[in-house]
Amino acid sequence: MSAGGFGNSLSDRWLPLVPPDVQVPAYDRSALRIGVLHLGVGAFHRCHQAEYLDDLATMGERIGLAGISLGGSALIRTMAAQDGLYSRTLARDDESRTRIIGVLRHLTDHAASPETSLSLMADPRVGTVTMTLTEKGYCHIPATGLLDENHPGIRQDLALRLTRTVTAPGFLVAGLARRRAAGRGGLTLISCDNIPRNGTVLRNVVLGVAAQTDPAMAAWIGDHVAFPSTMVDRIVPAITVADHARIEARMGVEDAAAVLGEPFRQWVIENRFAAPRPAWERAGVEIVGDVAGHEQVKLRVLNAAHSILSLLGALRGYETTAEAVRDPDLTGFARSVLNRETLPHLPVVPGLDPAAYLQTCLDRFANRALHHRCHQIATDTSQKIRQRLLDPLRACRAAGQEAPGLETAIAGWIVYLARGQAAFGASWVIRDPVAAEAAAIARDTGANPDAFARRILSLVPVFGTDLSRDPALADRIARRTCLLIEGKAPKAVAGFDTTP
Ligand code: CS2
Repeated sequence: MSAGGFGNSLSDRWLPLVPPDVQVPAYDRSALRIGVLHLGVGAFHRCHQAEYLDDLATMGERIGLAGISLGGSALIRTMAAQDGLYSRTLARDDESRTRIIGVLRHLTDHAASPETSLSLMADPRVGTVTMTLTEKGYCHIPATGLLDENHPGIRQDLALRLTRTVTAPGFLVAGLARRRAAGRGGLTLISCDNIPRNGTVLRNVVLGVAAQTDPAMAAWIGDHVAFPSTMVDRIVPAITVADHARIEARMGVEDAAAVLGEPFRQWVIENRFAAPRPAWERAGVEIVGDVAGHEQVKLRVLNAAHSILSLLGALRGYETTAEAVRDPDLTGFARSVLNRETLPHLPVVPGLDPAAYLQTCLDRFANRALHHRCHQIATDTSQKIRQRLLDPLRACRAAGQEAPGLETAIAGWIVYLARGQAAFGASWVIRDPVAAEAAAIARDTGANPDAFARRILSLVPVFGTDLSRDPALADRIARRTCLLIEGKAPKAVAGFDTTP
């Protein structure tokens, strides 16, 4: 997509013509050598991990990036035509600044040229593969973190013995097999998705696929591949047509891969590497012994608040989180739930005050320059809810504490799912791996919110065996679902004590 219609596209040739208020790479792009591969060159990657590498290139490190798309993306071809260049704009309310990122030196579409991406996996200069696949790209069972062996893509990859892969775990095992056959050394695979213990989940799915194809390969991976867990943070909504047009007008050139995000960024990586890597610390990345605390705080506070505000915000008719966070009932509710039910059970992270962190997150959401649609955040909630709402609920249960707020938020998701069904008025389309199941449930139960809620709560891959088989919990969440769906959303939310 391009909004401007200038007729010329961003490319190396165009760089000397850049207006002075747009920052350009201050290094020789042709001197960069591919040292990092990235799977899934989406907006978040272009605005986060690629920017860190661009900082390092500016400091004189000569590490370039190769981007691989697994799913056949038109954007990859467009970006290749742009010589891998794209603009990254950081914005807060009315202020914004644009910089052109130059570290992407190679782009390839695995579906179109599998040989190229597999050879990159075996390239001795490559020591790190980072990835942003979204939660569902790991093909795992959210409740257990293990490979979903019934996943259609995994079944296909295994049936074809990884000769032509369609999933990330399948591709990684095929690439690692290539590396092993070429007699190359180890590799570090870094998940940059919002999944708890994302390194462990990645390891589970990679080893799960390897064990089913070749046990010797699984043993080699165990010895040669590291899977550090990470915490990544920057809000990068899908760019709007208006923002895209403004950025292109600022540059005077078309840029099909422009991204826009907030100024804040953070990246914490577990100190576990199997090969040489970029000196990310120089660009502010924290390399720590144990990332679990950082990750839990981020997923259970920032991402949970995001989900609460966007699910309930969508029910109240808000378009974006910046609108939802300005509703005192909703923000009061989110603040109260997190302060009372989530924060008391968070691990201690030295130097981090959870209450202050929550406030910072709410301030970040209020950024008027970000048009982060509630429906975008609500997408794939079945894959997100465990780390954001269910694990905090489990922590309350373990401590013998009631969790009416978290239960209301979970009911909020069920109502969000219901409102996508014909029986409940089909207000919007549900985009989620459980969409077909939710539709089938709604066809069975009709416009009966109590029955719909109970059937959704019985989905074991989402709720686990513990929560999905707790009748008292089902009674409470079904009751809250009915209140919310009867249009009592404002009362049900505002009626929840909002004192922090
Ligand atoms: C959001 C995240 O879409 C979502 O689920 O909660 O993408 C969020 O913006 C990032 O994790 C912020 O780091």
